[in-house]
Amino acid sequence: MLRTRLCDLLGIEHPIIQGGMAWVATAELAAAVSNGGGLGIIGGGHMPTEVLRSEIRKAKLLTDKPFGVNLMLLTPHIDELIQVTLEEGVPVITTGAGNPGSFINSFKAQGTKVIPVVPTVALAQRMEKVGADAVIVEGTEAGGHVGELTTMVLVPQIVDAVSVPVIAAGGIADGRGLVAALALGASGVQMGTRFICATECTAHENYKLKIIAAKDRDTTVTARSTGHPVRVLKNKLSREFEKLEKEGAKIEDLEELGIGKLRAAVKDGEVDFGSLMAGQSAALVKRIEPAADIINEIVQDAQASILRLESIMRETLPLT
Ligand code: TUI
Repeated sequence: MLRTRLCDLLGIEHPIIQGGMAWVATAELAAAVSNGGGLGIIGGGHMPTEVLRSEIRKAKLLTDKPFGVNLMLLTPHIDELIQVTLEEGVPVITTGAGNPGSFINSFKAQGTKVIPVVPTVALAQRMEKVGADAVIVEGTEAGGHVGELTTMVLVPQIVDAVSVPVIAAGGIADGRGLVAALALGASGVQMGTRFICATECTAHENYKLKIIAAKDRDTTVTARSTGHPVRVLKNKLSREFEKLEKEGAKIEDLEELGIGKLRAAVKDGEVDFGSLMAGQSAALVKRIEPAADIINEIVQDAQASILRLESIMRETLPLT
């Protein structure tokens, strides 16, 4: 067992939450992660409002454990997605790509835990002040929309700056990563890329196989010049972005090139001209397996990793 105060806050068995990935994180994946003892999250992304409502209802049928919804704040109809999430009532929301300050209280008033992603120390402190129950500290190793700083440097700074539980994300895909995050002072981890390769994840198999084939240098960050940098697996689309950015393309043209490309990758398995959002940890993902097995393996590996550290301690102590 690896219980932390995050487990008590969320009513979960293991301190592992699943990233709220747009298109990828459907009710099926979220319920499988929650049933496996972690916290599953439905990726609200750009979902039409009524689709989000039906995904929340589906998750409630598939699990009686706590689960969450991720609200991606760059979505044009975000106010409607907030409304539907409030109406349906979910145990947890996470937020990404913006500041959820204006609606934290509406969720807290109905007992929903609110956990924003924070890419800086200042935003973490602001979020704690306005009532966030925990924060997700996502380093630039993560997939999708990323900040500048690495998990390794950002997590301990935010652990020092706030008193709510900190969840580390970005670059974590196995038990060693979980132990490293705990060593940095985090109370748990969020993983996206590893859970794309869960059996229950409805993403196209081509996408999963590209993640499994990925090696250390196979991700890149595109669209930096738009102000919304996105980490993806390198492919023909990422090279097209790179070429256009080098030529000084207009932001509108780059944004235009991105439209519909995540859907194409996730739903149609378009691996050449789709947006294969994935973190640097793709190189650590080895197989497709059920979400519960992913969680159990990570917890067991984390325990083995802690035992290894303990044995280093025992060998080292007599010398000090
Ligand atoms: O949101 C994510 N990852 C995402 S969102 C996404 S969909 C998308 N597609 C195209 C362009 C942009 C997004 C794919 N992956 N992760 C959480 C995250 N949040 N990373 C960074 C942030 C963040 C950035 C700024 C959170 C807060 C923030 O605040 C700025 C402010 O308003 O103070």
